Amino acid sequence: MPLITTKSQMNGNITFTMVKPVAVADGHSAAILAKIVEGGFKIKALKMMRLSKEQAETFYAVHKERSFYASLVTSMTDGPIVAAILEKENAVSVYREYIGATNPADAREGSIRKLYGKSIEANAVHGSDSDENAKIESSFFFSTMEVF
Ligand code: 3AN
Repeated sequence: MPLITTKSQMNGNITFTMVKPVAVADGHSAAILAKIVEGGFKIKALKMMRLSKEQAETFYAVHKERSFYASLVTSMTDGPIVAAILEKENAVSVYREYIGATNPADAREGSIRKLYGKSIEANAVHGSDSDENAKIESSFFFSTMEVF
């Protein structure tokens, strides 16, 4: 049985996000969460935590052959992150559009990554890239009891 089986998840209306360590350290967590809510996303789960090296490696395993993998894992474990499950119709694609391009330099004006991203690695937030990964990532970070 999947760890989380809320109705909205089964309908593909949830996504998973993380405020990355640099953005948390710079004091942008609250502003980013406010921007998320302003964008019409409902917060279904929320927590602040620090990833272990093993957790960051697992989370970014898809990138393990990439040149930036080790640096990405280090940057994601440098300090606490803020993790959240968000709900909105077509959450995955709508949220990716809302946060802007991976490289903040290319991100849409007014987007979260444009406003708060510092570099392609320290790009303020993560957003799931598919409904399937949204479920996997949500279950990785949250237990059923933590989702509302
Ligand atoms: P997105 O987060 O927009 O889905 P992905 O999945 O291509 O982008 O990359 C995952 C993460 O890896 C990004 N959030 C970013 O922090 C990091 N990353 C991607 N490309 C690079 C790169 N060329 N150099 C350093 N880090 C990168």
